[in-house]
Amino acid sequence: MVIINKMSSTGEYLYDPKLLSNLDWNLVRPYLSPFVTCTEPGESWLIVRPLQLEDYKKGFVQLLSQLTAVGNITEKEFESQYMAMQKTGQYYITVIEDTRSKTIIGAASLVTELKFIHGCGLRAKLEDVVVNNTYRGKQLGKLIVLTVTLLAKHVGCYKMTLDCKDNLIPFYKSIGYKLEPGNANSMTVRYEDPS
Ligand code: 16G
Repeated sequence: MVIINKMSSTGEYLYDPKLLSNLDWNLVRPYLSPFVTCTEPGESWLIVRPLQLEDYKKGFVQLLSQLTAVGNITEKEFESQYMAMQKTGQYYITVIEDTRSKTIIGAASLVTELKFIHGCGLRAKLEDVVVNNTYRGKQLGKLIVLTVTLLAKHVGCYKMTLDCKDNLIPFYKSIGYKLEPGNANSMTVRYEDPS
């Protein structure tokens, strides 16, 4: 009997790491100086890859707390949320690791959403972008955001959108995101916050 392992394509990663080898970096070349890519990130001790379960121990949650409230997430809770995300196949959480210290120093999430509109299209959202603020000047913010932006195109999304603080608008504009005229509002209603 053949047992099909649902995780065989992703293995120890949240999503298939091979996807990151097939992105068209020429599309974003003008935004990067010097030119870097997710496979050649500019320093031999940096790697860009999909999230792994081990990243709990490598400070992924602490890194997220530089972005917003995270709360006290146990390793068990992290694992169960990771498995739930992996099961949907819609989450492409991507990280930068400093392999010298085995620490996660950057992260960004591509979340995909199935639609009926746009010919049963797939829409992308950019979420939870954070880079450790002690690693300035290495274009790591651009690198991690452009990685998931190209990945969204590669997996077939028709657009990618984001919400951000006003002071980050120039950053996102500098890498190709636009405030579309008449269509640049983000609105919020908040509920009880478990953190
Ligand atoms: C920013 C993030 C969003 C994150 C939110 C957290 C990007 C592009 N945007 O808007 O993904 O979820 O901050 O803020 O990274 P909150 O805790 O107020 O929801």
